[in-house]
Amino acid sequence: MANSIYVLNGPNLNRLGTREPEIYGRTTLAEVEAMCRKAAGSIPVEFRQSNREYEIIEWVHEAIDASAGGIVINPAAFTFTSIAILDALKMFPGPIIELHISNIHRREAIYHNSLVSRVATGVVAGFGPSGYRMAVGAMVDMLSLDGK
Ligand code: CA2
Repeated sequence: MANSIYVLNGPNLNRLGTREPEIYGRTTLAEVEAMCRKAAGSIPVEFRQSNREYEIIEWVHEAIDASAGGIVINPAAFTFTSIAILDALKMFPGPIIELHISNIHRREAIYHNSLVSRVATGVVAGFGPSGYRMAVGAMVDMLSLDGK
């Protein structure tokens, strides 16, 4: 749908709020979804999570075919490994916000080299689950200001 926002989440994020609260907080993914919908206001949100790479690629294609306004993506571990997700995102014509709950740059070296950052319009990292609110809010601003 034109001007909808796709919020895509990668592997293990379905477990949010259950483990490692010192890194990822205590907010569940269902609560994150509610937060995103509230931040988007009247803009429809397609909120998805998958542990499978191909499903995330399919959803990026879906966003392209649906002429979605923007994509907010937390690719989780695929951030650092998936050239396939990178290639799919390259085809998306609108803004892309890469999001991480933790600050990946102060973590171990394996979390430092994001492939997705190469195509991201902007990156939100280190603000905990509230980062989703910030990312969707920034996306709303970008879509609202588009063409003005
Ligand atoms: O900080 C983030 O949002 C990450 O994308 C999360 C990924 C990690 O691979 C990235 O480097 C940074 C890991 C997601 C793991 O999800 C969990 C959920 C609940 C409990 C433990 C892990």
